[in-house]
Amino acid sequence: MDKVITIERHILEQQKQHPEATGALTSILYDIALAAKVIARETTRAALEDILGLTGSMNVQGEQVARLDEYANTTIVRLNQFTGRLAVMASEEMPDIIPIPDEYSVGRYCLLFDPLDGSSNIDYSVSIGTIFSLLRRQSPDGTPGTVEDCLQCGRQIVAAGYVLYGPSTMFVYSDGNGVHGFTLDQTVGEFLLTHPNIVIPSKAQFYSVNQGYERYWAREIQEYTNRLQQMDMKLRYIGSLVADFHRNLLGGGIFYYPADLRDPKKPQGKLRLLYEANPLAFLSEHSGGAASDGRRPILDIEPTSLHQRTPLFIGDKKLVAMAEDYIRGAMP
Ligand code: FDP
Repeated sequence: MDKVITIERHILEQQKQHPEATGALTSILYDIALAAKVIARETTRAALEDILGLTGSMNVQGEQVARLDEYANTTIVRLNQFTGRLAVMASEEMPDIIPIPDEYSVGRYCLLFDPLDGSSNIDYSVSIGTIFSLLRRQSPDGTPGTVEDCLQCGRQIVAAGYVLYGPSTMFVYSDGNGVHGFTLDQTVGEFLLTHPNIVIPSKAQFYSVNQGYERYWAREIQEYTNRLQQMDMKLRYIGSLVADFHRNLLGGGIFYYPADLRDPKKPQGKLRLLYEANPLAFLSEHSGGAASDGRRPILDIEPTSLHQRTPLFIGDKKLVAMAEDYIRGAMP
């Protein structure tokens, strides 16, 4: 039983390594883990609600049943807005920042999140996820958090993680001191440490990209992909960023979503810098991998708007560098 480490115990142990810590970050991570459990419960029920025709319609109390992504968004906001630990939140689901309501006190951290990533997979019972990152506010303590607090460069992230709602629910996070994975034990309702100190394997076996869009890519990306095929890598693409990233993190590989010409409104590809690319880039770097937009590290990008998109190459360090070489025109 001594070997059983709950997420709470683990986060507390990590905190001991920072004597100056107030405990706020520890508590926020635990609050997110709690939200994850609530969302996990709802994702497993979602299919049943579908056959009962509930989602998006009225439930027995005559209330509108929220779609799962709205539900996840509301759950995270409600479980975090009253704690006095956050200055502001921002969500992929909301156009603007989410202020802390006047009746609650404001704290020092900013929580940025994608409540349910891969949501187009929900209807097919395919793995989906939640992604988050935490930043320290830049605006004065005690005042409402601002957009600028959220628009900080990824290098300022103090902790980030994701929750994978798959065959098992997993919580993976880093506070800059290793990347650690926990699996939800449904019977006791606790996340237990199953993957301490995750390091991306040095041999990459997977490449993950939506190859259906190949004709919309620049020639360099097509050539890069050909090269990966010549290296006999396995193509795996779930279409849920968290699930694809998680598999490559544990098994070795690269995920990429390049810029393409498919949608003129999205010349930078599809993925959001603040809610998807930055947190996963933080995890990738802390597990021995890398993350780039093809020209520079994702974490070095200075954000200019809440919902800005970025091309993303993430995972195996050598393969990320190779993608940059192709884009720079440095490959034959
Ligand atoms: P989704 O639209 O289902 O929410 O950014 C969202 C995302 O999924 C990622 O999770 C996923 O990797 C990507 O989009 C899939 O996009 P494509 O369908 O264009 O491949």
